[in-house]
Formats: sequence, C-alpha cells, structure tokens
Amino acid sequence: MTHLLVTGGAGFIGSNFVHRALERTDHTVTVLDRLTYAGDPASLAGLPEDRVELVVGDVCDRGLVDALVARADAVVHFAAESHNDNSLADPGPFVHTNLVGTFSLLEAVRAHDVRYHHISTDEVYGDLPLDGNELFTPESPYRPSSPYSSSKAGSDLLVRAWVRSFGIRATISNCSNNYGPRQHVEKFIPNAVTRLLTGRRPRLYGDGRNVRDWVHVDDHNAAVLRILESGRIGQTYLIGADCRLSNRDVLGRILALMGHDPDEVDHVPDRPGHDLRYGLDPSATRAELGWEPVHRDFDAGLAETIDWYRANRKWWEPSPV
Ligand code: NAD
Ligand code: TDX
Repeated sequence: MTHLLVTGGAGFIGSNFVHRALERTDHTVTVLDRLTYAGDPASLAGLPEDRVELVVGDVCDRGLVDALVARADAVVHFAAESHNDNSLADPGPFVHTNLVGTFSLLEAVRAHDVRYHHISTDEVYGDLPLDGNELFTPESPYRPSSPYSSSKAGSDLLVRAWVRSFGIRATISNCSNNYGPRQHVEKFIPNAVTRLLTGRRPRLYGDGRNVRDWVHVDDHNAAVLRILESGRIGQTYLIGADCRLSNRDVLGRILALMGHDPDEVDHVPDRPGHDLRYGLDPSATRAELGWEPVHRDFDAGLAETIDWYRANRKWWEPSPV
C-alpha cells in the first residue's frame, strides 16, 4: 500500500484523481489544498474516511509541506492557479503558487527522497498556427504566452533542473484541455452549460476559431496513475485524446445537446494574447504506457457532463457564472 500526498485535491482534476485512486488502488491519500475559490471539500464527499484526509494549507508553506512529504511515498502535484483569464487580471497569485509552491515541494521531495509527479499543461508549448497540422511533442520548445502558462512552464523547468542537478525521482505530464464533472464554472464548457441552465447566453471570445484539444478528466487521471506505476524517472509524458475542435464547434454541440438555437451566443471581445490552436501528439505516451483514452465519443462525454451540471446545481450555484 502506498501513501500519496495529492496537492490541489479539492480542485477539478485533483479531486477526480483522488476518487479514482481510492476506487482503483489500495492507496491512502492526504490532500493538501488551500481551498481557494477553486477548491471545494464537497468534491471529496463520500470517500472512505479511513483512507483520505484533507489538510487545509498552502503549498508555499515550506514547514507544512516538508512534514507532509516526510510521511508520503509519492507526491502528485495538481495545486495551481489554473485560469488564464484570472492570470491576465492579476498575475501575482500565479507566480506565487505555481512557482514558489512547486519549489517548496521539490525541496521537500529532495530532502526525503520521495517520488514526485508534476501535473502540467500543453500550454507551456505556446500555440500553433490555426490552419496547420503540426502537433506538440515532448521536444517542442517552451513558448508560453500568458502569465498562467509561463508560470506553469517555469514550474516544469524547476522540476527538470531538480531531476538533473539533485537526482530527484520525478516525472512530468503535460495534458490538453480537460472536461468533465466538477470543473469550475469559470472554464469554457461549464461556463456555457451553467449560463444556459440559468437562462443566459454562453459567451464566445473573438471569432471562436481558436482550437482546443479536449480530453476527459477520467482519461487524464488514468494516464497519471499509469505514470506513477511505471513512468520512467525524468520523462515527460504528453496526455491527450486527439479531439481537436474549434470553440465555435464545441459551443454549437453544447447548444444542440441542450436544445437551443445555434445562434444563441454572445460574441464578446477576444482574450488578450489568446492562443490560437493547441494540439498534442500523445502517441509516445500511449506506446510506452499502454494507456488509451476510454471517452472517445466527445458528444457522449459532453452530454454526461451537461447532465452532471443539471443534477448538481448546489455544487456550482454559489459561484458567479
Ligand atoms: P482548479 O483550479 O480546479 O484546482 C486547483 C486546486 O488547487 C484548487 O482546489 C485550489 O484550492 C488549490 N490551490 C490553489 N492554490 C493553492 C495553494 N497555494 N496551496 C494549496 N492549494 C492550492 O485546477 P484544475 O483545472 O483542476 O487543474 C489542476 C492542475 O492541472 C493544474 O496544475 C493545472 O495547471 C493542470 N492542468 C489543467 C488543465 C485543465 O484543462 N483544467 C489541463 C492541463 C493541466
Ligand atoms: O466564456 C468563454 N468563452 C470562450 O470562448 C471562456 C471561459 C473561454 N472561451 C475560450 C477561450 C479558450 O480558447 O474557450 C477556450 C477554453 O477556455 P478556458 O476554459 O479558459 O481554457 P484554456 O484557456 O484553454 O486553458 C485550459 O486548458 C489548459 C485550462 O484553464 C488550463 O488550466 C489548462 O492548462
């Protein structure tokens, strides 16, 4: 049995990971989460109390992190400020949590020789031209665009340096855009769904041609568990499901699935510096880990996600949409 320290485990992807790890393994879990606006203990409701504990605290708190890492067999670091629009409005918390928080964890895993997995994003590679076929690979240069993605890129580089200079036992995964239940309503898909559920039009930034590469959060975390089990130290793994769609297309599908007209959209000014296209090549991850995404039907995944937001209004209604 393994004891995991999961940072950011009360957020969207981290809580999904905790549910999955408890269902599929005999691991025990300590969640370290500051419970920012994006963290909700309700996302951990119903889990076996003898196998999971929530510690409310900050990943930048070196003393607390050191004590928690000392009693863990492995760390999975999800905690981050994660929303691009917020990083444009106020970059400070992104630099602090994403860089200083990662530094604090790296120093603790170095001191206690604990296995570390770092959760990151395809956005560290910047964007691709709208109309090409090129994809990100683990060798693509780092070219982040926003305060969010540059802080994540910086955190990845810290991990790489700690592997090379100090020999820590770390892996990194860079995943594409996630969707699924318990995603904060600030993000595109839940924002559109919950605006429609509350009688408002969803918003499309700019001309809506920007492309995102979608993966279901269950598939992301299935890959993360595989990496923990059999990933090679020092390796970077790209996680994605080859589902590249324009924002216009995604919104059209949501409107159709929810019984609305295709033109029930508010066109709003574009995001400054808005990345044009993300697309990543997950073939090396698939070949090495034998991992395959299960949620291959995007419309079915979207429909299930919409149903979850319909059925769980109490979870999201307190947040401004
Ligand atoms: P989220 O915003 O839903 O959750 C982040 C969690 O971290 C929250 O529970 C929050 O309370 C916690 N947190 C924030 N600052 C903290 C701090 N200083 N100390 C302790 N806890 C803190 O984010 P998410 O969408 O679940 O993303 C999780 C990770 O996955 C992030 O590292 C993100 O960069 C990465 N990622 C996200 C996506 C995506 O599509 N959402 C895609 C690829 C990678
Ligand atoms: O109302 C909206 N209308 C709209 O057109 C919102 C909220 C977004 N958008 C667009 C902007 C993006 O092109 O939709 C796309 C997706 O937007 P976000 O949900 O904000 O995600 P993105 O900026 O692509 O970043 C996400 O994926 C990578 C996550 O927030 C990051 O944490 C992750 O690293």
